[in-house]
Order: sequence, then C-alpha cells, then structure tokens
Amino acid sequence: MMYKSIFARSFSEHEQKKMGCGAFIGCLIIAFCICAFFSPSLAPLPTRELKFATGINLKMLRNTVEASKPQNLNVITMESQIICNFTEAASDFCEMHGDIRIHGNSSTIFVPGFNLEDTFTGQNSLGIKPYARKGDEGAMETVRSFTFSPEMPGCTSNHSVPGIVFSIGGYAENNFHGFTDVVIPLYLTSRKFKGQVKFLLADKNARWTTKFKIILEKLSNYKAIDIDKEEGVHCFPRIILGLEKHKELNIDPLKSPHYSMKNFREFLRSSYHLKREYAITLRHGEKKRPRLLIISRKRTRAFMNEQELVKMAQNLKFDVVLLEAHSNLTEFSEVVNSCDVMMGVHGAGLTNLVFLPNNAVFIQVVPLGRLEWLARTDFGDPSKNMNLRYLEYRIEQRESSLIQKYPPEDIVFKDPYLIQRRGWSDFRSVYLDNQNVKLDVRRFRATLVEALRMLSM
Ligand SMILES: *[C@@H]1O[C@H](CO)[C@@H](O)[C@H](O)[C@H]1NC(C)=O
Ligand SMILES: *[C@@H]1O[C@H](CO)[C@@H](O)[C@H](O)[C@H]1NC(C)=O
Ligand SMILES: *[C@@H]1O[C@H](CO)[C@@H](O)[C@H](O)[C@H]1NC(C)=O
Ligand SMILES: CC(=O)N[C@H]1CO[C@H](CO)[C@@H](O)[C@@H]1O
Repeated sequence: MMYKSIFARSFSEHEQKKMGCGAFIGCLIIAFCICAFFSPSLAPLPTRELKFATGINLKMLRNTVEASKPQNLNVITMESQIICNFTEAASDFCEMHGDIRIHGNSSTIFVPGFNLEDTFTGQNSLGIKPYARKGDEGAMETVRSFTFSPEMPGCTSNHSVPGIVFSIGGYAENNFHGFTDVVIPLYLTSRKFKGQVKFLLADKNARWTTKFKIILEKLSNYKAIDIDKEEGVHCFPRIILGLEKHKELNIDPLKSPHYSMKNFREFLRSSYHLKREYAITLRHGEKKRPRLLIISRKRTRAFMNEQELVKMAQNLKFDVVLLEAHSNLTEFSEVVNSCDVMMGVHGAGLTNLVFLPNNAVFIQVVPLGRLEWLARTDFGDPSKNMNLRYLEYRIEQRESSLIQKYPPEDIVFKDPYLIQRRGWSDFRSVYLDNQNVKLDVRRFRATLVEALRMLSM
C-alpha cells in the first residue's frame, strides 16, 4: 500500500508498525453495513506533509513546518505545493495549490516540479484512491486511482475556483455507505467553500448523482464534472484529491474544520426543506399522538409479523407509518422528519435517521449473530451525536427465523464468533442475508413504552 511506503521513507520502525497494524487490522469487508475497526494506537501520529517548489525535489517532512533549503532555485516559475495527509484511518487526501492541472481520462494530476521517484520510491504506478474507506479492499478495488506528474500539458479549460476530486465507486450505492463514505466526508471537505468549488466525480454513477442531486447542488454552485470521461486538461488554482472522514456516520467537532453532526443535520434540514426541528414533547393530559416509523424490509432481515407490530403500536396510541426505505430522498426525508420514533432491523435503511427531528427516539432491532458492535458503530453511537435518543432491542433466539433452519444447539446460536472467523461471506450469509425477525410483540412493547417515556421528558 502506498502510505506504507511513504512512511517507510521517514518514520521509525515503531511508527511503521503502528501504522501498518492500524491499517490492516480488522477491516471487515461488508458489502452492506460495514464498519472498519482500527487499532486505537493509530490515532495520534505526528503531522506529515509533502512540500515542494519547482526545481526542488519533493521531500517528506516530519512534523511539518521547516522545509529543506532549496538546492536549485533558478528554474522556479510559479510555486506549487502538494500536501498529503495519510494519517487518517479512513481516507488519504491531498491538497495542491498553484498551477494544478488534471487530465481525467488518464487520471493524472499535474503538479509542476513533482518528482515522483524521489518521493514514492518503487511505488510510482500506485496512486491515490479518493474514496473514504481506505483499508477495505472490497470497496477500494472499484475506485479509480489518481497519479501525479510534473509534466505541464496545455489547458483546455481554465477554472478560477478550487476543484475537489472524489469517487462514487466503492460501496457508495448502498444508502449507509452513500452517507458515511461520501456525503458526510464531502460536506466536511467542501462546505467551507460556500459553493465556490467544483466537484470532479470519478467512477460516476448516474443513480448516485440523481439520488444526491440536492446535496451536490447545495455544496457546489457549479455543475459536477464527470472527470473520467474528460479528454481535455482542466486547470485549477487548487485541487483537493479525496475526502476527509472522521468516524462512521459521524463528525468529530474537535477536528478541523470543526463542524458537527448538528451542523450537518441543519444542512440537511434546510436542503430538503424539512419542517420539524424537534420531535413532539408528550405532556400529561394532552391528546397528541406521536408518529412511529417502522422501516420495513422485504428481502432480508424482514419483520415477519409486521401487522401484529403495527397493531400493538397503535394500541399504545402511536400513529404508525410502515414503509420501506427508498432512494427518493426528497420524499423519504419528509416522512422520516414527520415522525417522532423510528425503528427497524439493523441495515442501511436506518441511515435515514439523519432526517429525524431533534429529541426523536431511534430504536435499532439487533438480530442474532453478535452484531451489537456493528449496530453500535454504524448507528447507535452516531445517533448520540445527532441529538436523538437511542434504544437497542436485541432479539432472542426464539424471535429469529434461524430457529427454523438450525437445531437449537447449533453453533449458529452458540458461537457466532466461530462463524465470523470462517470469513465474512459465511457470516453475512447466515446472519445478514438469511435471517428474518419475528418480534415477540409483548416483549418489544416495553421498548415502545420506554420511547413514550423519553418523549415525555
Ligand atoms: C489530517 O487530517 C485530519 C482530519 O482532518 C486532521 O485532524 C490532521 O490534523 C491532519 N493532519 C495534517 C498533517 O494535516
Ligand atoms: C488558460 O489560461 C492560460 C494562462 O492564462 C492561457 O494561456 C490559456 O490560453 C487558457 N486556456 C483556455 C482554454 O482558456
Ligand atoms: C421524488 O419525489 C418527489 C415528491 O413526490 C417528486 O416530485 C420527485 O420528482 C421525485 N424525484 C425523483 C428523482 O424521482
Ligand atoms: C472519452 C473517453 O473515455 N476516452 C478514452 C479514455 O481512455 C480510454 C483508455 O484508457 C479510452 O479507451 C477512451 O476512449
């Protein structure tokens, strides 16, 4: 991997080990609802950057600041600079200033004075993949890789605003990944330009751009460029390659650019014209009925007794909306925002919680398979930064459709970790792709009662 070799140039064995370990450990590849574990030792590595001016060999600098003294300044025409950040767990990104040119069709970015061999020894053919799930080979194999060159081909179009290059390949079509790998990172990376930025889309996918049209239009005042097809050379004063990402479905407000999920949710609410900022507060003696959205699933992890669940909730005086998540976000965000409680079995449809009003209750039903860590990383923990209340309902063996397939003493029930160790595809097949849920509505009722209690606080 590229960053490994870059680190090899200027960091100690110890740090390399930390990095290598962090990057390779535990990336469970999940086509569906994923989360990558990274070793906690990964976190605080010192700052690194690459800097150079024309005629100066590119140098890796440790702890930034001091540049090495230029050796031959006679050929400098215009100063250009490239700074790459390889320290983040989820994504690599580079920022280039000066006279920066890009040829989309060959995925090449031209930076004057760039000396590849001097920097990326033996890795010349490797480039940077601008998709925020860098340790996950399953995602990254479908992502276009960009390389750098010191050549300066003539410009076919000149742009006066910065360009951001990012990929919508990988798992971006999945709703969870669409948000966590692309939309939130794009917000983090581009919001500061207040629309004065152009998006250069790699691995363009028309379904994705249709689905997220409103987001793209709110973040950029310009039409996005399908960069893979561009035969001409586009010239920019600044290009950012790749997107910043903090955690799954989350923004760390302590990190630059100091946005928060609260800001992101306000951005969504204004972009989709969502009416409700807050969920209802139930007061004693009032007759308001809270709205409950049940995210229905048909293919896998379906509720087998939806109607029974609906009746029970209605008896608790909920107005119930039973719907399958779909990709018309204008329509679906409005439904979600109109509800006070949203519930569903762990899966990409739950990503719609980003549209819930503040103080709403989010209930995640966790199927069998020791999926608690996944449930918590993908949705449980993120929901806490969204000003939502979180409830988790772990089903029991008798509530799983797996009891129809396996004897009660089977390892499927006794030792899901053993199945996990056999590999992701086995694990996914058993617990995610072939499990449905028959809620014990009497047992589940207590969770809805708790949701009502939370709404009355
Ligand atoms: C790399 O990016 C992260 C996340 O944006 C940031 O916290 C860190 O300071 C950056 N490092 C450098 C060297 O800029
Ligand atoms: C772009 O700008 C350069 C430098 O100002 C100029 O030489 C070139 O003709 C311009 N190209 C186009 C297509 O406008
Ligand atoms: C989404 O639904 C809205 C409202 O029903 C409709 O006006 C719009 O055309 C739909 N958008 C797409 C892309 O289908
Ligand atoms: C428009 C377009 O895609 N042009 C070319 C891009 O490059 C490939 C080869 O790398 C050509 O096959 C395409 O014709």
